[in-house]
Amino acid sequence: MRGNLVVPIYRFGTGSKGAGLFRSIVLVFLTLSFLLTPSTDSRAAGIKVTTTSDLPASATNGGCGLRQAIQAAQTNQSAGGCHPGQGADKVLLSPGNYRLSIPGAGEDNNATGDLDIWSNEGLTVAAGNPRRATTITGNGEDRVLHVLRDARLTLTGLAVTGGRITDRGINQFESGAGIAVEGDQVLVTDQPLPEGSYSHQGQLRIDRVSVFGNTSDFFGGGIFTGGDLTATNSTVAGNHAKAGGGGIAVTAFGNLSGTNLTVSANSSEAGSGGVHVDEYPLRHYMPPAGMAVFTDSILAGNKGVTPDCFALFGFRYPIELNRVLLSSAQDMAKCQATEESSTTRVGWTGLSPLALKSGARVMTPLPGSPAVLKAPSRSCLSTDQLARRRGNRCDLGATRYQGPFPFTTLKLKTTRTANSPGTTTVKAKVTLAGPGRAFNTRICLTAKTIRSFKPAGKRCHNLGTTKPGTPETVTYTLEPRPGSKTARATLKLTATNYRTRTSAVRIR
Ligand SMILES: [Ca+2]
Ligand SMILES: [Ca+2]
Repeated sequence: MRGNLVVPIYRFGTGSKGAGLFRSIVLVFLTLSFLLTPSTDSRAAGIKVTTTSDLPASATNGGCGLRQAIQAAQTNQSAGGCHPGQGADKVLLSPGNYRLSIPGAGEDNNATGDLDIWSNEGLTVAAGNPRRATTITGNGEDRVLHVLRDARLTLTGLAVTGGRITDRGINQFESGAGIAVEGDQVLVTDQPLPEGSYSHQGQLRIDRVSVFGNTSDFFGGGIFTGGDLTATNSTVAGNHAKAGGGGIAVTAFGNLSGTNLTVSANSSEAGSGGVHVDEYPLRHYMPPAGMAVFTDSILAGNKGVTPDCFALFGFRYPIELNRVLLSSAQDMAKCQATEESSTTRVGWTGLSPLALKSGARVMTPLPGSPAVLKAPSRSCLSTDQLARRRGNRCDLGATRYQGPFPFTTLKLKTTRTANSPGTTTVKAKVTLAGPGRAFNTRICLTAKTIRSFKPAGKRCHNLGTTKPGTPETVTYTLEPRPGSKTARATLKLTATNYRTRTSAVRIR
């Protein structure tokens, strides 16, 4: 790793409840500022992209490409076959793979490499039919989307993949391979801007978006933000960053507010696989800076020097976790989360591998998932990343668990064998059918009409964690009470996260 990558750590006292309150106020302010931003979608003309080809703005044939549509929206002039934009525009994408193919990294005018957003009028890029895959794919030599200072971008119902940030030499290292948002932190030097040039935060909002399979040689495999990022019902998975923040990097003046966000299966060689938060502590004022707040989210199953989170401590704790799954391997001292944080530590994330489902790249909860029902019903977003209603059952992460609940795939099967001296052997076989994991699995025997059982005195057997493909068997030898004509035993199978099963067995 490069020498000038090292960021100094300064400590300015310890965090306090007051700091947590300040953080909460800032979060509310950020959320409100998004909600109060007037929506002009209804009066602005939608710009329909008609081809998946990546056409330069100057091209006159071939229809309306995504790059041209963004250009038309931002310049309010026609570009290629796209109508001119007006005010806050909405660019609509039909299902398909929009692969960026015009070479030229490190360019910020939307002409080559990444798609550059500079307009502060507010641009939305949305999938017209999110139930079918709509993907923007990078060209493998630059990031995919670049939100510059002051710009405002909203993405809905699509996926961002194939971004690549390569090391191009001294002072040319950038961050954010999938999406980068600039603010009062600029990308190229990784330094704050000079005094007096603040409050030009780029703003990105993502809803029902997947950012996957992007790779950065520096920070932020999936997303880098030095501006304001609001993420709901979205998945950041399978991204990689050498320096840190395999999933997401939030640095200096950047803010992340994530609700029902899944950040999993991301990785990093030198830093955090999940999220990296880097306050810039040498400022003598208090901007709402370098902060990540996760609510009802999954930040687990990432790989790195610190698996899920790493933060540099500045004026206050830089990470707040409100009902968040974290890997049990995560060192909480490295995460620097506020005292008010609430987490569930897991060794198993309970998520399926990243897969295309109903048009979206998601990691869906498996039976037994520790994310299920971990949030109070009042905090549910009404639908999930797959646009399914959550109802009053609130799971953590981007997608809700679909299937029977309590989980039903833990099965109990009993077989009996009558033995010659008047005893009966009962075998109880416990199987987990299909994917999932059952915790604290336990078999207990209840029987009033038996005289004795073996192993003696051991009515209950703790089986620990039950996994698919590894059935376990518990054997009891039962002796009926003399004179009892209808001796019966009942076996009860319980697990903390599965439906209880009972099986009655005649033993005479
Ligand atoms: Ca750029
Ligand atoms: Ca570019």
